[in-house]
Amino acid sequence: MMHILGTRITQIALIVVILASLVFVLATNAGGTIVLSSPRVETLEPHPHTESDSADDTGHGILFDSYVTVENDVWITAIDVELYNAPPHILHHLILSSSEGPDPECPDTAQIRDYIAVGQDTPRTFKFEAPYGIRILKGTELHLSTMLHNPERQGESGRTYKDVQATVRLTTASKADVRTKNIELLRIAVQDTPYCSKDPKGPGFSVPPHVERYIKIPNDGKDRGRFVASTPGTIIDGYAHIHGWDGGRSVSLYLNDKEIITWKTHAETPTDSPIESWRTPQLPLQFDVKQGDTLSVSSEYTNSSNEAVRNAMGAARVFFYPEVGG
Ligand SMILES: [Cu+2]
Repeated sequence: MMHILGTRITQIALIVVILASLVFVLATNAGGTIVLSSPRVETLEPHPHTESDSADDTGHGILFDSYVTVENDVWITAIDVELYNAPPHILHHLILSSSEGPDPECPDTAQIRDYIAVGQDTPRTFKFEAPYGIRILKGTELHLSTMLHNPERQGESGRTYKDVQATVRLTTASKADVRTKNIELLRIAVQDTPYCSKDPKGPGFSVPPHVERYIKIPNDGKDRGRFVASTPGTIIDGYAHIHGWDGGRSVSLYLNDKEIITWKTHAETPTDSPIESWRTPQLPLQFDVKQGDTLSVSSEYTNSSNEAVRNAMGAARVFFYPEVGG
């Protein structure tokens, strides 16, 4: 399935190219890797952009869905996401997941297992030390959702990129590299919407106008800004996603309301691009969790403009090893 958001005439040519390039969806499972790719976009034109654009707006970005079925039981030891032929910020987001059937807690929605979710600011390479790994069973259908986004910045005419493609490579453990502890990616994010709204690219939250320091905290009751551990376990690593370009500053993670870590975001200009990108660096993170412990997040934003920021995001993404039944 594929969505194309766009109305401009220049994008009509692009649509044709995308349809033709769908056959480039690549899936291999040889030599210890599983590779999924977005279709290759031969010509990625810039589109006009305003301060208040959101990912849901017409013309905002191009969303692809690619699928591959895993042929053997595997343990994933590393994940690498790459974007070819465009600067990092062009990859708006990429999410690898599988559907685990109906969600008993949220009627009419599927329970989604996430493997990795990267945004413009997040790390793109992940490595898991033995005995940890991500276990994927034979027959699992992996779903890669990729959004490319090529905005015209203020005061710039925008740039066109050629042959743009995003790839995620999963390294699988060899027989000698024994992994026994299956980790899962928890996405703990503050948002305005109720628990059962599960749009993976948001929705986030709004930041009111004219606020120097706005702290978004989880909503009351069951909320995605909070995770209650149903088994003891270990957080072995983590990272965060913040919209620095919209005034986002940081995300903090708490264990039973005690701050564990704060990730801060900053702008930088990569050597291969004249355009600023945002980075939220990964920091060492490892701690034990007891059954019943609560992990929660808060996110700090600033907004000096006259308009509210829509679709702000503040998310911690942590790798959790649950000692099931432990
Ligand atoms: Cu985001």
